[in-house]
Amino acid sequence: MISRNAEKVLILRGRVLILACAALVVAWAGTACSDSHDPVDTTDSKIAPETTLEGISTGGRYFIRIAPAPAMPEVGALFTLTTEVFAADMATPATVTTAQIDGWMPKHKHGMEGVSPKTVAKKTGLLETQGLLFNMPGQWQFRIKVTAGAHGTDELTLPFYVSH
Ligand SMILES: [Cu+2]
Repeated sequence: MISRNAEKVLILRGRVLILACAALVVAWAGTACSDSHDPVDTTDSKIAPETTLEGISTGGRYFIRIAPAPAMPEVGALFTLTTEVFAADMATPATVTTAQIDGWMPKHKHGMEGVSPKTVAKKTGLLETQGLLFNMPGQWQFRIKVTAGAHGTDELTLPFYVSH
């Protein structure tokens, strides 16, 4: 009896995954289509390109997704970063108790100079960091370190290239 139930659950999960993939394909096809017919000029447009970066924290504790606003911050201009933190199941928002989010330029070994970014929790699993600034173009990293109570502290580094 137990194994049959387990099988049913697996089948259901499979269906959900297939549906999710189909939705992704549709979304992707839509983007490709609009791009080829109507290229978006991001220098003079209110439509920001979608820029999200995500990954599993180094210790495997959290799934983290970040999105800067504007999507492509300009050198010398303050910007905001939204950080979503999920449990390792990649679905359950984590109740973040402490967070440290900053930028780092690995080649030059310096961070974001002259600013003091502040991170606040907007809701469960959703953080907002204000006051970030890229001092110069080049290869940067977002360094994210979070603790969600007893789930522990873990970190993630995501590369972000800033063009001229
Ligand atoms: Cu530098």
